[in-house]
Amino acid sequence: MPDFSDRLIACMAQANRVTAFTGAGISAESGVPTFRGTDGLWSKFRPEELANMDAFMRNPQLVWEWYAHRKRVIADVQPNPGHIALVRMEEFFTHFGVITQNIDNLHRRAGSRTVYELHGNIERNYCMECGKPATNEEVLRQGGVPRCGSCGGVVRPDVVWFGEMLPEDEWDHAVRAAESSDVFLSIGTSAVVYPAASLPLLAKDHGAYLVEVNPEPTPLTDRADEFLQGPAGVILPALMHALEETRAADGAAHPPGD
Ligand code: BV8
Ligand code: ZN
Repeated sequence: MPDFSDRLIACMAQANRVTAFTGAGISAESGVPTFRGTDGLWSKFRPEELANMDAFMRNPQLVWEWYAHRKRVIADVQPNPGHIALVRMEEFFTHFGVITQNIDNLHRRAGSRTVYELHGNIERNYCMECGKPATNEEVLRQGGVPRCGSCGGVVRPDVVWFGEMLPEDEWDHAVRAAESSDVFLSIGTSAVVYPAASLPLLAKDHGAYLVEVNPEPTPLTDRADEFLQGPAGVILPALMHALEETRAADGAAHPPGD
């Protein structure tokens, strides 16, 4: 059981607004390959090479094979204790939200309600001509480069590719959450993809206590107030347990009406 500093527990116990910022690392223990991790035959491609419009224009078949592969992998996995711990945090704190770079929809499948998806969602697709949505069931049944059922246009996954703008609503919510956080948790991200990677320091510059959860140091580690080194699926449930214990002890020490 990891142990936590008194400062971290005290800071979180009295926090009003807490935000969790997640990357591929929180889904690693569910079996979703990270971007910098190995993913079989797809490891020979850098994500930036496939997740962009030029690549799609050049070879839509290849890019769709990659997304079809990821859709199948993600459909076969389950949220892990790291995702679940963030659902419990949403019940524990007055104001709590998840800002995610992940397109795997595992936070919502775990039960998180306030989720800001910065880079889209692999369970959604749309026609590039008329914008008509297409389900995963439809696009995987078609195979190849799926076509729109109403106009015949090319369908693409509803994710943000490199060189593309982030969805404005989600980004605005994420910036507001970062700027108003008492505690900002940066979980399972290498913090190299922008503008998402600017959020942890934005939160710190606005007074948040910045906590990083990762088995490996990242470019962010030197700026974090706390570095909790280890897998999210172990650290986050333990942290929730410590917070619930503290609240129970406080409750016992100061019964209501005390
Ligand atoms: C844009 C969706 C405006 C698609 C993704 C400023 C400086 C430099 C470059 C730029 C800049 N501004 C913009 C750029 C360009 C670019 C960029 O940042 N490039 C990088 C590579 C340098 N950004 C963009 O293009 C963005 N758009 O800027 O638009 C614009 C428009 C026009 C012209 C100019 C500007 C769009 C970026 C979004 C791209 N889409 N995903 C898809 O998924 O297919 S990004 C994708 O990669 C993910 O969403 C995520 O963001 C990133 C991967 O990072 P992580 O999630 O952190 O994963 P990674 O594998 O790297 O790390 C995993 C970590 O987990 C590791 O640290 C590991 O140690 C840890 N870990 C492992 N196991 C565990 C664990 N942690 C905890 N527990 C465990 N068990
Ligand atoms: Zn269409």
